[in-house]
Amino acid sequence: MASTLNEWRSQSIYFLMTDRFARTDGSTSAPCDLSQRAYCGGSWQGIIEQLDYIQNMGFTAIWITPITEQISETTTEGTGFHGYWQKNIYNVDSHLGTADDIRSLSKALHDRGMYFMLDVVANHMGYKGPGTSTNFSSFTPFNSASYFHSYCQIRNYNDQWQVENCWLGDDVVSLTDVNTQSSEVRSIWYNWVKNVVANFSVDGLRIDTAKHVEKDFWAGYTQAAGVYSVGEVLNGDPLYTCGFQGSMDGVMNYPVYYQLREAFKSPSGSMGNLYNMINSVSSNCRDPTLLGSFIENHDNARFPSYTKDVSQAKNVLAFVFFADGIPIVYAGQEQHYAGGEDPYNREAIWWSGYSTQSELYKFIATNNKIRKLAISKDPNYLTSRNNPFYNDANHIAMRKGSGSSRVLTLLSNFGSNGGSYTFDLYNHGYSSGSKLMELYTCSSIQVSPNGNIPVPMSSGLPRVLVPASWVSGSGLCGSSPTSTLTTATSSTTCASATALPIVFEERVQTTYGENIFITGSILQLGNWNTAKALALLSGQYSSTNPLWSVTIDLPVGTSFSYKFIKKGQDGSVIWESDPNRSYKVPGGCAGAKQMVKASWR
Ligand SMILES: [Ca+2]
Repeated sequence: MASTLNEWRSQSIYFLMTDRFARTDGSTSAPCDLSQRAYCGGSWQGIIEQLDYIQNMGFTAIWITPITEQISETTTEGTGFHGYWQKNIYNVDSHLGTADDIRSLSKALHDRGMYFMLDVVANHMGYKGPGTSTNFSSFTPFNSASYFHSYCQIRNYNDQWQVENCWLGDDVVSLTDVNTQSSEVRSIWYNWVKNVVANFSVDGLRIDTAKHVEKDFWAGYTQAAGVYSVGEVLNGDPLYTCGFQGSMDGVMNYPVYYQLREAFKSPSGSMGNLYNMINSVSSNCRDPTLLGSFIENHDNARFPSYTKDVSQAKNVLAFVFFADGIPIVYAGQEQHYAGGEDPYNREAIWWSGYSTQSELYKFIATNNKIRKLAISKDPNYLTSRNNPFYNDANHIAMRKGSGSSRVLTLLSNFGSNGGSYTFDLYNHGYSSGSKLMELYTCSSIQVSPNGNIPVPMSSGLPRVLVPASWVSGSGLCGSSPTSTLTTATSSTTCASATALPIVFEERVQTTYGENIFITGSILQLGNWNTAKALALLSGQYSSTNPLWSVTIDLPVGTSFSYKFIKKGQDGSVIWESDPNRSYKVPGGCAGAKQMVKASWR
């Protein structure tokens, strides 16, 4: 199956751990003691039997854990059931089935029009015992020390040399670090990945421990694979993480993940940090629409381990689907599983009985329908940048799409105890009189003469709005689904802006005589010359809300870095701490104010 980048953009991925998803015998009661980290009996054949469960939730692709043969031993840290302790890269893990089973799975997916994403590990092998006592002859094909980096443990994760050349793991299981700079090793890995993609008709790769291998290795590796690749770069700094996009097509959006989790785990989470991080990723990553968008996976505690509130779970899911990137849902999310850190986030999915009636199963199915609708109605939906345009202490509003066909997402972190109220949404890009539909509640809403959208909120639940005209034939809100969704026209209800008013708001305590300025990398902000910085105004300043703000018109597409500075009466300058902030002026309707909210750091 061909898989261009644009085809991958439109996918929706269900990620599962093969050993924990479904057993060949179809059991829904087989035990699985998570603390033991043992094999629990899931198999590739088992997945085939449950593809209806996945596809009926609206997913178009699955990502499965690695297929290679693992260390055979049981250790005090368990077994290689997860697939990240490989021993022989040319064999498949017989606990999970046979190579033919994988081909059958791939074919079953393709027969349904679904994509097959495979998890691959090139950074390391696995060995039971300390790195200093490794028996290299146990590995195939890397059967001598010369294929590996000399042993050292990563002690400083800020030292990229150590991150790439030292070893992960510990004295129970060491993760023998492959010498990926060696041309012989590169040739072996590049041939391997090319053959695996061909043998199993793989459509895409999830690249494990990507930050632990030098980028130019990945450039050759992904080229040899010839399919979409998304790397695990486990780091919340967009400057670092986005740097891997280019040697691979995308990375998991960890920078947004951390802020999303923090924003919604309680009503006191920071929406401002999430708002800023969306913009920061958008300006630092070469293409945020190719990132993996997620809130759960097998390496991080599940979201419900922070809060069991279902409204909060729905908000973060809505975010995953309607922000930039390819949505990825981790098996068990649809059953509101609440496991904490590894190994407790690796529950057996069969315990749920594969219920299709659970609240989040149905909610995820709705989200997949809405996203497919947006893709079918707006040819630019997938490549347009998600634009957060409002936040306050408990809300964030985002819009994604082009012209008159924006999908508006309004989220709140009040949780289920949140009250019922009407939220007036401004600066959304729709003109007065436009008819919209809120798709979770199926409420018709018209943009008022004042320009606001009165959105009915309740119980901390998310809201998603699209043009009302889209709904007919979508299968949403009581309409019957049709297979011939019409494509969008290019008509717009607003004039596209060439420049937009950007409102910078900075919350910062100042003493009498101190003033706040903004300076940055463009002429309008003084090109970093503090004497030419732009002054903010303190008209809205109060002791409880120390707000400084300024509005400046900037051309659409302008990309720049900036900082706020504090100037004292004596002319002294205090800079905010690093790193620089960054912003790119989005497209939008003429006159639509863009809010950039920040706090002094
Ligand atoms: Ca390495």
